[in-house]
Amino acid sequence: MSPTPVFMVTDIGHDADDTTALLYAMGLVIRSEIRLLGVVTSGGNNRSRARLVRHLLVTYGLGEIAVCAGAEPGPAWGAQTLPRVHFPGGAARYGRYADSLDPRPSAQFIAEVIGGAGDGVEVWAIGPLGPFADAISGPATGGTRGHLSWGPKDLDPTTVRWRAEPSAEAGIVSVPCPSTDTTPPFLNAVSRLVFQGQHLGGAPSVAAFNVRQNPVAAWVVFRACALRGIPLRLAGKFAAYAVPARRPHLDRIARAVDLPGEMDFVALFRDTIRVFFQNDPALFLEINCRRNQNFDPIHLARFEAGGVAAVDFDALFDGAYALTPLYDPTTLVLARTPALFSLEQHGPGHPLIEGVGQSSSRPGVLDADAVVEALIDGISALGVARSGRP
Ligand SMILES: [Ca+2]
Repeated sequence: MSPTPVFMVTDIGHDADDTTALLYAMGLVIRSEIRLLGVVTSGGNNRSRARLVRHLLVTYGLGEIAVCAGAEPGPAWGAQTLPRVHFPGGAARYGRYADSLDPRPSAQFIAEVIGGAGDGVEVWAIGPLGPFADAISGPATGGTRGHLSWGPKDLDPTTVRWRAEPSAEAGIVSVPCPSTDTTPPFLNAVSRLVFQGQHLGGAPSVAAFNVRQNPVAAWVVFRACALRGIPLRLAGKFAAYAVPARRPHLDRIARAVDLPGEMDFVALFRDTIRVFFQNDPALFLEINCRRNQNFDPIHLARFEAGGVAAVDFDALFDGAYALTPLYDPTTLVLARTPALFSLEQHGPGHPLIEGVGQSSSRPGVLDADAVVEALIDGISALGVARSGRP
């Protein structure tokens, strides 16, 4: 079978999540399972994020894959900008990639790269959709930073309900609304959009991180897909919670990544997991301690007795069971191997939307171990690529 053409949208650079997912996708490229047409970054600070992507591609001999910094989201999109880009090993080593980013505006890059690929292109979006919406509809005008809510029926209207913050006054943001006549030709090449985000009742949830970061952009993209008959496949957080990696898995990933002295992959995971633990210790321990038989309950007991400060995080991380929030990697394994998941299509929602389960009791993951193994298996192609180089 010829490799599946894939275009990626990522907000790489704030934790181990996107990095792991991109490395998995690169492993699929090396195995000729996919053809990575290009990568665009989103979420804000997009040039920095693009340099991270370039670094990883060049490191594994995939420098021919074009990377474009997404247009920065304006306040009219209601978009949040992630404040910080984490450069593993220090920012200095990534400066040299500034000149090798694709010079085109991201809207043009997306339209030309996807449109030029023929057909059957899968878009794998593991970050906010701002640059992709921009390529479909052009920039929004008006509006203020705020909160957007919509449901399945809102895939059809011509305006978006918009509540501005902090005054909570009702208002309308003006978005060039995709219609059957105006959706751009490059969408003809897209066969599916796989998106990291929760769905509720068949509709994408505005509570999902990648939607919440840029809700208008998500609405534009989902509506355009609905108009063009492009199916959406969504993987939310509950699927990721059902696919935790234990410390030995992380060590195997780190060995497969094989970046000695350049990126301490276990440390990157440790930082990511520490942030999750500190942000929401109750949820973290709920997932790890209450649901998993393998977990040493001493951490939960200490937390209940003395709060976060009473928990020895390093022991927690190194213990028998450590949750890794593999949101983006789980999404890409779903894109590649849907048989490992239980996909639902909802009558009340849009018929083109399918996704994994929507609750912790029904996460839609049929075989969590197989998902982790598929991830490590894909990444392991990277080590082969490096060791085979002169
Ligand atoms: Ca992401």
